[in-house]
Amino acid sequence: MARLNSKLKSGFYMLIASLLCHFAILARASAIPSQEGQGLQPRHGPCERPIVRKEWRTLKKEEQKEYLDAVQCFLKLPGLTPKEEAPGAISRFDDLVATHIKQTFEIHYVGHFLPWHRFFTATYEHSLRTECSYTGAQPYWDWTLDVTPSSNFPRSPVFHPEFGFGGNGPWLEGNSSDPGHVPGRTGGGCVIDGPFKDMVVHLGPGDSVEDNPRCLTRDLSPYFAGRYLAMNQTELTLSQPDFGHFTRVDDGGPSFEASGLHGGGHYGVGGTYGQMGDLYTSPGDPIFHMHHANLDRLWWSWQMRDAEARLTDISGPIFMMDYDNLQGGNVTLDFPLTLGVNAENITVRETMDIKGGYLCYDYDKLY
Ligand SMILES: [Cu+2]
Repeated sequence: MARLNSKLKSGFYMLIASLLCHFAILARASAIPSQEGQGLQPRHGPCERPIVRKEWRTLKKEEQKEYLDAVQCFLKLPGLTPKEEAPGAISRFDDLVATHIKQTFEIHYVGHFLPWHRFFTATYEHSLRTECSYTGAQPYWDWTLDVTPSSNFPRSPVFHPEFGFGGNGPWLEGNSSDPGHVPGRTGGGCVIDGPFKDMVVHLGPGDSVEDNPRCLTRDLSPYFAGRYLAMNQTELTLSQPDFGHFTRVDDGGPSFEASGLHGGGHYGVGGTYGQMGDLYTSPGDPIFHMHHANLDRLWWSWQMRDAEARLTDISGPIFMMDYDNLQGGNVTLDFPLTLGVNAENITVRETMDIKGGYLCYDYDKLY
């Protein structure tokens, strides 16, 4: 946004903020069969042994445990972000949240939204493997399995209190005239069960990078999830003819009614008062990467329906919502992506193929 004049920038800020802001230590069981593979690697090596991402409910109980334990480990490792950049980046987990907060206006509603988030989740997966001895791949959450009927949503295996991420927060009355009021919200308080019930969220709310210790909140909206995460919305997204249309249908617009699958997961879980509904700080809920892995699988599914054309198809604005290119041009394969202290810088090109050499993972199943 550097080249946007400040008036326009604050206009964007107000618009988005008002619409979306509400948006063991390795005590691992010993004999877990390891899934050897490459994941993320130095640039341009051949991807010979991709790790394979699987749907959460298809994992064995010990695999689910291993993943959740690795996240707990990552939450305890000391952060690498310089204190003057983000005083609230206490853990390695927070490092990634801080990176997302700082780039919020540069990585959403832009052409590189999906490439950046592919890079982001692959880096998280890689860190769990290299820093927390996790031996599997990042699991994904196929929400289409949980929203027909939408009343099933809170019973998704992803919200399981032992073999999942825990469930909803208790009902918080709130204010229904709040512009961030998500239709159908049912919670809003601190998550009270599961492995993250005592988790300390440090960063946020919104764009704050100060240390603001508090609980993890969720505010599930089964209605919203049913409306925006069902198979019909998924098919509509997959039927788009080119990347520009595909990513716009997936991203949706900056209002609840205009949500796509991306907003469906964020507001279906985060509602008004949950972590996942905060455009800046949503990676503070570990479910974030389950949702984004599935959005990534969606993109890969779309790419694989016409690999020849779609492995290099990229477009969309450099600047947020600049769909008419009034502030700048469109993103190309050479567009740079950064995750700060979390990874080396790459370009969009390196994210286009999940088995392309830099990335080295696969999915067990495609849409
Ligand atoms: Cu994001």
